[in-house]
This record gives sequence, C-alpha cells and structure tokens, in this order.
Amino acid sequence: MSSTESLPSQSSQILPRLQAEYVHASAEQVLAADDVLAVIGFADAPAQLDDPRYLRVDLQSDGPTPLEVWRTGAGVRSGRHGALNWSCAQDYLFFSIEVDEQRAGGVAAAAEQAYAEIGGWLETHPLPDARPAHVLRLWNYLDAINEGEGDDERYRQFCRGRARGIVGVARAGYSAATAIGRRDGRRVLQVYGLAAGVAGTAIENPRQVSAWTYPRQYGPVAPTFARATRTGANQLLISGTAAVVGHQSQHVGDTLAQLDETLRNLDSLHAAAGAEIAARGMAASLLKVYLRDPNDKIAVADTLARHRPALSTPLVLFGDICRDDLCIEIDGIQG
Ligand code: 3EB
Repeated sequence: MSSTESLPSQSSQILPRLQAEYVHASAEQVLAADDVLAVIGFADAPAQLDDPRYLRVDLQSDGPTPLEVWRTGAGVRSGRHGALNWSCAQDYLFFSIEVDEQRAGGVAAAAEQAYAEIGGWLETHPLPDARPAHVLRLWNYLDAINEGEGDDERYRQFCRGRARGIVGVARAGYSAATAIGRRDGRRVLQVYGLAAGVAGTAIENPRQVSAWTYPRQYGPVAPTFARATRTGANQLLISGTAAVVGHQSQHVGDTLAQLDETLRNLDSLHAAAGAEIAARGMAASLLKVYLRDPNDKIAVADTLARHRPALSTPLVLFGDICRDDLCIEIDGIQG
C-alpha cells in the first residue's frame, strides 16, 4: 500500500466540479478539445465514433438534439479495457460498455456481464497512482424495457442480472442511477457511468422507500440504486426520479400530475441532501426528462416553465419508463 492510500484524509480530498452541459455542435468538433471527459449523443448523433469518450444512446427527441458534454479540466486520457471504454482526468473517470444480449445469453446475463466487467476494470485501479475509484453515477439503457409479463418483464430480468453483477461495483453502497427503455429494436444493453477518486455520499428520499427494499410485487430482485449521490465536489447527481411515493406509482395515466409529483420528489431529495445542495437547488442543474408519450411534450414543457420558471430548459427524450404505469421520469446533474 502506498503512503497516500493509508491517509485517513483521503475522502476529504478536494474534487473539482464536473461541468455538464448541453451543446449544439458536431460530436467530432466537441471531442477535439482535450478537456472533454465524455460526450453522450442522442437521436441523430453518430451511432459510433472511434473515441472512447463517446457514446450514442438511441433515444429520440424532436427538433435539433444537443449533445451532453462533460468537462473536467485539461489532459484527458482515454482507452479501452476489453469491451469497456474509459476516459480519465482530474480525478474523474467516465466509462461505458455495450453488451449484446443474445451473445451474453439474455438480458439478465447481459446486465450481470456488463457490471462484472465494470467491476473488473475498477480493480485495475484506472486512476493515476492506483488510487481507488468510487462509482458515483450509473445510467442503463435497454431496448423494450417493459416487454414480458410479470417477473419476465425485461426490466425485472435486468434487475436480477444487475444485482448479481454489481457486487464488485457497489462495495461501499449503491450509487445514483437511471434505467430507461429505448425503442430501437437493438438488443444491446448500454451502461455508462462516472467514478471519482473521492467517494460520494448516497442520499435517499424521505418520501420514497429505498429502491433496494421495494416489496416483492415489483419483481424477484429489487433495483440496486440510491436516489442520488452527493459528490466530493458537493454536486448532487440525481437518479431517475418519477411519481413514486412510498413504493407506489401515483397518478397513473396522468402525465402532468406525475410531473408535479416528480417535482415534489426532487424537492424532497434536494432537502435531504443538505443545506448547501438545497440552497443551490435545481436551478443550476442539467435536467433530462424521459417521456413515454411524445404527444405529452408540449404540455410537459409548458407546465415545467409555469411551475418551475427558474429551471433551465431540459432535454426531453422519448423512452419507456421501467414501470409500465409511469409516463415520465427526470434525472439531473447539479451544476
Ligand atoms: C423508481 O423510482 C423509478 O433501476 O436503475 C428510477 C431510477 C427507476 C433508476 C434503476 C429505476 C432505476 O423506482 C424507476
């Protein structure tokens, strides 16, 4: 063990802020800068680029769709570890992996494999000086997430495999996450995430039962995520948040009522994350709204603008929420 690893002050080390923004530009142009840690494309963005910092998630939007760009500071390095792509700068790591479901033996096996590979890569100590990396945030995208009846639903199968594979990723506890369904017919599980040399703090929402304690009715294995992660830079990484109170979906069939319930959950989560996070609030956050029905977009945008005029314009993407009775979910990165 090196001398720095044995210092108890490790977790109080300063982590610079992650800058996340939506950018209207070509991915190639954005990736030319060496302070760019990651670029996530949606909709019409290129399906693939020969750069480990880039991932396209095939969720549609309407109108011109920006790229999501994460910047940390100059000197970004990047590479591949088996099927996993990574980049690193300023004590942050970005990683992404795509697993073909058929080759893995189904969606549960694909999830187990994706998480096992992330865990295996973390064990290689990808940060400089072999300092341990802590996962702060995970995003999961899979095709046809609500397909299958009861416990055969693909989301529930995904949860089974994730729970088996995540052990080596979540040794210190679960991090914030999102799980959303694509509609591209491509049976490839996509997982990407953020890790850092400074551990985050998991935050739960007092209005909601912790996801990993959901009762049996939602599936054989509960989802393994925290409601948010507060980072060492005191930024709140907000999980996909929906109209779940306790463990139950609220306002089934009413997207605007689900939106308002989601906003109440987001307020409650910010309050639970501490005074500094609560004071900064959601106004400076990069928000993403996932909508099941594209026809709801205008009403949702209008309601958001009226009820929360201080918020920046979210990126609205059309996708399936992991419970079939939810029509809307919001996630975010506090600036
Ligand atoms: C919920 O509150 C809504 O399985 O990783 C939100 C965020 C949801 C993440 C996941 C699921 C996940 O249960 C669903």
